[in-house]
Amino acid sequence: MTYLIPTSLIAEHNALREADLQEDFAALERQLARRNINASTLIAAVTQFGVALPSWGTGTGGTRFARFPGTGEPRSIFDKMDDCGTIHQLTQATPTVSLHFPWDKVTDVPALIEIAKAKHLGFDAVNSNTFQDQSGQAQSYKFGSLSNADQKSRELAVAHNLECIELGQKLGSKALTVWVGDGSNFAGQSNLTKAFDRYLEAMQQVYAGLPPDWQIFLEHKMFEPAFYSTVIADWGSSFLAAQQLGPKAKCLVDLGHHAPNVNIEQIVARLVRFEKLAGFHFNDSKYGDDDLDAGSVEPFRLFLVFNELVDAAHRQAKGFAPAYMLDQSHNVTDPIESLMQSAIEVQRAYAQALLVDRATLAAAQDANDALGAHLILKQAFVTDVSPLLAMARMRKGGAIDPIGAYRASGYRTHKGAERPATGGTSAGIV
Ligand SMILES: [Mn+2]
Repeated sequence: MTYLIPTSLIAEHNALREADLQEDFAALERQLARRNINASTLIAAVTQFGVALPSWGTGTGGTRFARFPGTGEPRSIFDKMDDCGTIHQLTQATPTVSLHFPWDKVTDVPALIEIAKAKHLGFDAVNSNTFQDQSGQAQSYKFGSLSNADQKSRELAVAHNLECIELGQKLGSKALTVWVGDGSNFAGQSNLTKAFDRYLEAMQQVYAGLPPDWQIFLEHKMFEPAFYSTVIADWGSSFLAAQQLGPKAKCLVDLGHHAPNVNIEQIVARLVRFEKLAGFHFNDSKYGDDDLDAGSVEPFRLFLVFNELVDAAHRQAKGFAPAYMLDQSHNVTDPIESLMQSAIEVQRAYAQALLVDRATLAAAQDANDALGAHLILKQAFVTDVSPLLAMARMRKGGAIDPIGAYRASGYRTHKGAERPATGGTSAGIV
């Protein structure tokens, strides 16, 4: 029997906290009313907001040095769905799951759809994997996949991406996210022009296989596993490829995949302007692609990204419909706790961005009032919207304090008993 957190436990946990929440919320509501902001409208917007969970994020991550497995880790996509369901049950902020193939490939697709329905979860974009070889694979991706100099490797990578679309269609997904680790480790190892051409040619074949209502998301990353050159290293290469492929190809922004100190919010603004913003992989970083929890290091940057997104929605930017997903590696925390906290942080940045007085900001910008404009953003950023987020969660049946309720339930201990360790010690992400 699989342990699930009983609704009664959440209700009891909330009952002990509701009076305090009502008091804090009333104070926030009055403060916002003085700023001509309606708290109910904000709650409605926050309630509608959701961020997708990466199926692989429910397992403990790792670095290229080691992985320290946690207790009761999910062993299959069905276990992962249980964990994702629990995260959504408590936060009410993660209504979809993003699958990664072949990791999440199952023969019993109807069973997977059934479990998703039971947990009120849908399926977001599916992800292909051509950055590692599977056992018994005919051709290797050691020297690249879609851009490999060997045509047979390229063909295998194209076929895999087409299969991902097929699998995604069965689940109701509407997009394929493609990230390739292709690149080189030595100056001279790869012809930079030819490698990009080969990538484009292969991607055209994948693009041709997209159903009419599907999109393809191109995810760029500056470095790793290739450390000298990467084929889709930056948003410029991603944009050029997306432009070449066609309107169904867009650029996905993973917050950790840029050069240090890059102005990510400006990249977002550019992509929105040219209808090429696919969506996000949220996480945080300090040095590189650290895959730290969203909002844990630079919450102001996350807010500034959302400021651009809310601005785009506010002016009804053409073709603006970004997909939101978390993509992080949980090395020292319980992944469920990290994913809940990160979903809340993303939701927080969104709520804060909604507080920005757009008309006053535009007036300050037009009047070249640099500090005045900045203070409008700062006022929104420093507003503690926690009671608002908690109220939105509680009204939807979630927990006022998701991590507190999760810990009180003993969910992880239950899973430790249900899911005995397999003894696997493979390095890297799961
Ligand atoms: Mn990513």
